[in-house]
Amino acid sequence: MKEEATLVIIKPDGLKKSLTGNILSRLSESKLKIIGARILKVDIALANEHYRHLQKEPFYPELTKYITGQLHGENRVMALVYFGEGAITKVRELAGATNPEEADPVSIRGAFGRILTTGLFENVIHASSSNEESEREIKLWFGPDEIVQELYPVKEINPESLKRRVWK
Ligand code: IDP
Ligand code: MG
Repeated sequence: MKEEATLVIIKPDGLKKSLTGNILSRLSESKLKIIGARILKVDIALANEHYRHLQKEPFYPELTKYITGQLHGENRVMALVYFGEGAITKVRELAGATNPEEADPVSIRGAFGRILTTGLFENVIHASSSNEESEREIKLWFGPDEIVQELYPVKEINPESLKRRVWK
């Protein structure tokens, strides 16, 4: 099997329900390596870009409310990059099916997900589903210096042209 990287996001319900440790334990069964981890707030621009392929779905407005934390009063998520042989398939298996009612009860989504009365699948984690998707998503959620491995080609830019905050 080929070594590859995959993006996992612990969604706001996972944080709200204090499931982070539990989810990380389950994912560690894969024996994959964590090569990046961030806690961040998801704004609408990131939500729209991440889920851009679903914009025509009837559940899309609810989905962006979900990932930006408006359903849970919790706009933090935890984003992780896992790396290793067959990472995408291994993580998808541990995650379980998209619909938590159809997911294997032992999977993360089967154990902790639910369907809201609006119909939205509240399913605790996101996991990339293909190589193409994982590359697009990892580049969206992480910069090259936030991952401890050279996954994709990088370019250097002039730091003087960048305004950013540093500790004072
Ligand atoms: P995935 O997360 O298993 O890859 P996607 O089709 O990429 O599934 O959908 C992204 C997210 O949108 C899902 O994780 C789930 O929260 C929500 N979702 C997907 N399909 C449905 C649906 O048919 N009804 C309600 N919510 C859905
Ligand atoms: Mg998907």
